[in-house]
Amino acid sequence: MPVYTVSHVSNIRICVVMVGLPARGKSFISQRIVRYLSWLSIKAKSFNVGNYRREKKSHPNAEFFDSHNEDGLKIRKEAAVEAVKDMMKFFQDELGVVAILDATNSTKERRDWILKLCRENSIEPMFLESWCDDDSIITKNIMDVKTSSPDYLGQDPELAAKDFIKRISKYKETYEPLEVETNKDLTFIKLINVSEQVIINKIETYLESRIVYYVMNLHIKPRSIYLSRHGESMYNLEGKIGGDADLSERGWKYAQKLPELVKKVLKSEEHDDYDDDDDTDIKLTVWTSTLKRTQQTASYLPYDKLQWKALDELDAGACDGLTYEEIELQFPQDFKERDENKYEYRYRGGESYRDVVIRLEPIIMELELQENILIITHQAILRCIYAYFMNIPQEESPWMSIPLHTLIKLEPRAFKTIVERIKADIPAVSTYKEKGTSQLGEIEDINNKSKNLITGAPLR
Ligand SMILES: *[C@@H]1O[C@H](CO)[C@@H](O)[C@H](O)[C@H]1NC(C)=O
Ligand SMILES: CC(=O)N[C@H]1CO[C@H](CO)[C@@H](O)[C@@H]1O
Repeated sequence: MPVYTVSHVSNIRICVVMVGLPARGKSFISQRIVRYLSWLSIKAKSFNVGNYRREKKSHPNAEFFDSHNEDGLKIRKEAAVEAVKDMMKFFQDELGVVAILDATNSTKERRDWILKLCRENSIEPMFLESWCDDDSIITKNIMDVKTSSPDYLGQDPELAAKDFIKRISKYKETYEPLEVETNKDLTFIKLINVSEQVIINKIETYLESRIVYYVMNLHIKPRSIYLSRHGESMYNLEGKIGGDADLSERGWKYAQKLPELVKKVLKSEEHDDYDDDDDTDIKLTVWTSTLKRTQQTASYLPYDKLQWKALDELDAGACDGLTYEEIELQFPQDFKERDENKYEYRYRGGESYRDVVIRLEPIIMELELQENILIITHQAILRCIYAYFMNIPQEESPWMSIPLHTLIKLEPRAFKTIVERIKADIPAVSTYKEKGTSQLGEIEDINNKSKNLITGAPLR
């Protein structure tokens, strides 16, 4: 059984209370945790007190955040109360499992208030402080805020930065960091300089420890993740799924062209980030599955390579080696069930998408920790990895189109991931199957060149 079924955690409700001065990446961390837990099908949501406050006061200057500003204090307190109210609704009405209270909560008094509320409602409070005195990180965050925060919309960026720095100093006046000595009984994690040093106190449940482990792996260095399916395989040509076939002739062409494509995108990267040092070679590691078609696809790439069993294609069990037409004939009930709930459907003796997500978790952790990685793997696996980075709901991810002979570049930024698709311009069959048919091909293919349909194939 998967470790993360909802029933497994349904009796646990956790409120992650963010603590820290402005520009310490609290919202970034909150959103990442929500994305990660949602990907594992754990119901999670972040409640940003700043958003509630903005509804009452949209462009406050630093004075608003002064601890002697009565009006400011009143509005900020109201905003916190409303956020907490919605959070309670999320637990009660939406059966939420993890809520994140994304606020400054910089004083002990405020933390005690939340603590009491949680205890009264049998919610486990877990404090997560982001503490940082690395000026380069803080400056970078300030730049992000002044250009992206709705608080400073339409304002001169220099003035915005100045005001924001002043706002931080207002908070500093009353800020009381979490200390082990005085908070022995609290469940908390304290991240120092992002994750250079991590202090962990009284982590009690399995789910809490997953969250701790996840945030420990986060880093904010710029990097890209490259994804590619293997080149077209002999099974692809025959429309069969699964197996361990060799590449087709066109698949080998893609393998030969891949080094050039990769070099090109790495080059453009160098120009973005390292233009003061043209000799910098971006380090890249290639990950493949243990199946022949991914290794053959990687065979011309001049980088370090690593094989992962966890990157092997979704196991089609009894249907391995069949075409979709054959599956529809031999297992009509299964064929229908899979179309109805592709994420949950588990092949007889094989796997479901949910099973794949669970075996991919260590890959995701390792990816968070690493810098530039190229992953050459299979359609279902790429869909799951892509869904994680792009925050795609699980019921949609199995229906995403990830064509053959295309290199995908993902560039995780603070609040979104930027995608680029680079086509190799080498023809390949379509392995995309629409709901309710055993035919292969994407809608545009079906309309334009229906010939392609005859030779489509394995995706799952
Ligand atoms: C955080 O990083 C800064 C800059 O590198 C360093 O001076 C400081 O000592 C670090 N703080 C801790 C507690 O490690
Ligand atoms: C953003 C936020 O809610 N900050 C609050 C933290 O706690 C202190 C004390 O209760 C409040 O004054 C802040 O407004």
